[in-house]
Amino acid sequence: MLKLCKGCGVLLQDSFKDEPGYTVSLSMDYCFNCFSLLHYGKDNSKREIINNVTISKKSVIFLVVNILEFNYLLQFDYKSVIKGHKTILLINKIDLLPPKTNLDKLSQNILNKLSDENIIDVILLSSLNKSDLDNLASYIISSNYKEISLVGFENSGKTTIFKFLTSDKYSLSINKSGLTKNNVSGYFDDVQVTDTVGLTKVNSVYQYFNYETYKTLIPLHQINPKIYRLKKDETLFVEKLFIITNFHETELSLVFFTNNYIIFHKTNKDKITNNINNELVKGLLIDSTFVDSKFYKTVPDIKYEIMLADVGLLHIQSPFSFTISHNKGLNVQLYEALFK
Ligand SMILES: Nc1nc2c(ncn2[C@@H]2O[C@H](COP(=O)(O)OP(=O)(O)O)[C@@H](O)[C@H]2O)c(=O)[nH]1
Ligand SMILES: [Mg+2]
Repeated sequence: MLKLCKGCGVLLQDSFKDEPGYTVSLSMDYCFNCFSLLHYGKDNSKREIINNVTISKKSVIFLVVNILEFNYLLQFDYKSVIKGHKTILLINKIDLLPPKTNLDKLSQNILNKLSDENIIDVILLSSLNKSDLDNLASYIISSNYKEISLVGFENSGKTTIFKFLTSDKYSLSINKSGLTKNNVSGYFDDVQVTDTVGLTKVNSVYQYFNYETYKTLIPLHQINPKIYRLKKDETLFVEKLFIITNFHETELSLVFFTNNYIIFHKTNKDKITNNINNELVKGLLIDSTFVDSKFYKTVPDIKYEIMLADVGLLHIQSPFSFTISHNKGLNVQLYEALFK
């Protein structure tokens, strides 16, 4: 009898310990990996790269995106994923934003940046907020859709929404990337809802660090922005991941939207080598010869947002010129800021 793991959707098997879906007994609901993730917070699975997902032809897509990753979505080839499907964009995790964020302005900025005729609506929500989920449920009912698919990057909140809609008790919604391995379907009223496999974010912290490490780096709760000012030749370490140095006479003002436990350390640029060696000992920087350095210089009067991989965002008011060094391959990008 074929049986799927209720946590990740992979086929259960009791023969090969090191292969996906292994369980001691086929009477179990979960594979060994989901079981240890659920009960001990430990993960041993391999990360697979997923660029596309199977979506039934008739399905309306609910494209779920973490608000902190919206700019990243735009540079990803999402258009080929939603092609031919009526799509509603769910901007999730808005509870991460500081309470003062102007959500109307934010929605407007999002709408201005979208250009795809398949996207018919944009909804901002937090899937940890019951009333946002209730509103989403009413929206789905009133739309008369028969089949919907939750699609989006790993860790964007698809399974959390799926579990709410279908009252599924088994699927795992954990801050673990690439957890859902096969599409899982259920019913909400008479609407068929499918939770799809998460699209892989390339060059993310999920790729470089194990679950125990990256779960301490990504934002989980409301962010308290942190402000740091750097004088000329001053350097700021963000955890052991990003090294920002101001080369300009003008003081640089940096506003970080990261999780509240991220460690910042300010020093002088002459001490960087020392620090890098120290950090190497602790093992988070991959290798000093694998450090990418990029110089940023921009036009005046624009507020910029720098995506520090999955660790969060950095807001900077230009003009400025500074460098960011980080592990080669971590995704660091400059965009115009989405919110203030
Ligand atoms: N702060 C916050 N966390 C969320 C929200 N939605 C989901 N999460 C968390 O994000 C992580 C990934 O959620 P999950 O539903 O498994 O994402 P999936 O990989 O897209 O299926 C879990 O730790 C969830 O609790 C949200 O709206 N706000
Ligand atoms: Mg999932």
